[in-house]
Amino acid sequence: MFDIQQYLREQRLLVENGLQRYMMPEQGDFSAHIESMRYSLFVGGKRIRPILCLAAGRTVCAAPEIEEKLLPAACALECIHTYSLIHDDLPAMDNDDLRRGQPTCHKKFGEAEAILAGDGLLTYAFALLSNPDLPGPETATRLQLITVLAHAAGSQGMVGGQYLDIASEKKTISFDQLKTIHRSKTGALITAAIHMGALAGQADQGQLEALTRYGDAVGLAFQIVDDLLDVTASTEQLGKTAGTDAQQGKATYPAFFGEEKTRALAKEAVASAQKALASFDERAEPLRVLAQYIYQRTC
Ligand code: GRG
Repeated sequence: MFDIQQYLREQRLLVENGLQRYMMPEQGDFSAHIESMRYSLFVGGKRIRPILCLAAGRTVCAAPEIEEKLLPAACALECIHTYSLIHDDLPAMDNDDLRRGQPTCHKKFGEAEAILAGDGLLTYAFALLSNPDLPGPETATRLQLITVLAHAAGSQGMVGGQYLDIASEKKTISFDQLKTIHRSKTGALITAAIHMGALAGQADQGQLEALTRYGDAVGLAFQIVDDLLDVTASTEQLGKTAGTDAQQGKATYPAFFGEEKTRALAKEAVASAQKALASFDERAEPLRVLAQYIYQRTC
C-alpha cells in the first residue's frame, strides 16, 4: 500500500534540501534583499509543484539520476510560485496579512521590499534553469524547460490569469470565463510542472500528451478544491485568511454551483487525471495518489 503521507514527507524533504542547496545564501551586499526572498521561500508550503515535477520525471525515466537532474527545475517552479504568492498578497492585489501561517512578506519587510523579493525569485527561477554549472538535462531540453515555464508563468498563463481575476472582481462573469481564469492563474503552472518533469525524463510524444492531460485535470482539481477550502476551512487550517473570495466578490466554483456540486466536479477532475494515466505502469503510482491527495487535502 502506497503511504501518501510518508511519500509527501520524503519528497518535501528532498525539495527543502534542494532549495537550501540552490537558493543563494544570505550574505554579501544584497543580504537584506536575499533575506526577504528566503523568508517567503522557507516559511512553509506544501511544495506540490516541485513534487509533481519530480514525480512526472520518475514516471517516464527509470534512471535514478533523473532526480538530481530535475531538482534545480523543481526549485525554479517553487521560486515562481512563491513570487506569485508574495505579489498576490500585496495591498494592490489581495492585501493579505497571513501566508503559510506567518506574516506576509510585505508585512514583515515592507511593500517595496516584498515587490523586489518577488522580482528576485522570478528572475532567479530562470537563473536556476539556465545555469550550465547546475545539474540539468542537455542544453536543448533546458531551453524547452525555460520556454514551458516562461509561457506558463507569463501573460498567457499565471500573470494573465491574475489580471483577469482582478478585472473580474465584483463583476458577473460566465462559467467559461471562470474556467479560463482558473486554467491560467493556477492550472498553467501545475501543468508546466508535470510537462517539465516529462521533458527532462525524455518522454515520448504519447507520454507527453497523456501527462499534459493529467496536468490539466489535476490543475483544475487543485483550483476547485482551493475555492472550496476558502469556504469550508479555517484561517488556522489554511495558514492564510479564509473566506476572502466571497468578501472580494470573486467568482468561484462554490458561488456558481454550491458546495456539493463543486465537490462532485473536483472528483470528476480527479477521475479524468487518473484516466489520463491509464497507459502507464506502476511507476505512475505516485502521480495517481497525488491526484487523490489534491482532492482530499485540507489546506
Ligand atoms: C501575482 C503574478 C501573480 C500571480 C498570482 C498564484 C496566484 C497568482 C495567486 C495566489 C492566490 C490563490 C489563492 C490562488 C489559488 C491557488 C493557489 C495558487 C493557492 C496557493 O498554492 P498552494 O496551496 O500554496 O500550493 P503553498 O503555500 O502550499 O505553496
